[in-house]
Amino acid sequence: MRTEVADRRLIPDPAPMAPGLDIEVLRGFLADADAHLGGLLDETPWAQGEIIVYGERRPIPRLEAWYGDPGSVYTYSGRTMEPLPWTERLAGLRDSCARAAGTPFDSVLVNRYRNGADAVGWHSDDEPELGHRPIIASMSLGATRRFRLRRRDRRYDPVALDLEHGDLLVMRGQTQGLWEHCLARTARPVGERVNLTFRRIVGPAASGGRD
Ligand SMILES: O=C(O)CCC(=O)C(=O)O
Repeated sequence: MRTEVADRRLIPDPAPMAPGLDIEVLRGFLADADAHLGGLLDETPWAQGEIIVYGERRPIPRLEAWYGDPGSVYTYSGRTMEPLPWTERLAGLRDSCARAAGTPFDSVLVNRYRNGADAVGWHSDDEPELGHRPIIASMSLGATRRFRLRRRDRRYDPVALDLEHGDLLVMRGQTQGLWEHCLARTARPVGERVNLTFRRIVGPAASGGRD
């Protein structure tokens, strides 16, 4: 499947300047975002995972699917995700994001936020299997939602970005080591959003955490 990306030269948004934050936002990166959103909503075998909080099982507030090369097993919040095989669509999106980020990816976490109550809590994508200074390419489709970043040591001001339909956010360097991020809940009525975070598994699995 051919993946159309914007043919104009993409001007990254001026990235917020903050120590150790190495991010780039390519606005409107994906030219055929509407078709991909519809396709992903229909084709993905969505599942709602659970986490244990104070000994109690709780559903996580979003739906997910994990795709990747054979063996790209990912473990976080005590859950081990076995990869589904790449679809033609996801392989096309992976290759476009890899070209833009300048690095290959072998797996993707697909998140579906059904409404403003679905969210992802503060975490870093710093699981050991992602290796040192991982590069993560995060593609947003659907409703605009606020993505927040804060330094782990709280020594600098947090940063907020509104990620829109078709935007690509690339995080590099020490971003995962020094910063955390979340997708905030909102009381505003918002439509569905799908987010794809492309990653590369470089080492053996271990446990990290997020709610
Ligand atoms: O949906 C988003 O923009 C963030 C997703 C995220 O943080 C993750 O999958 O690790």
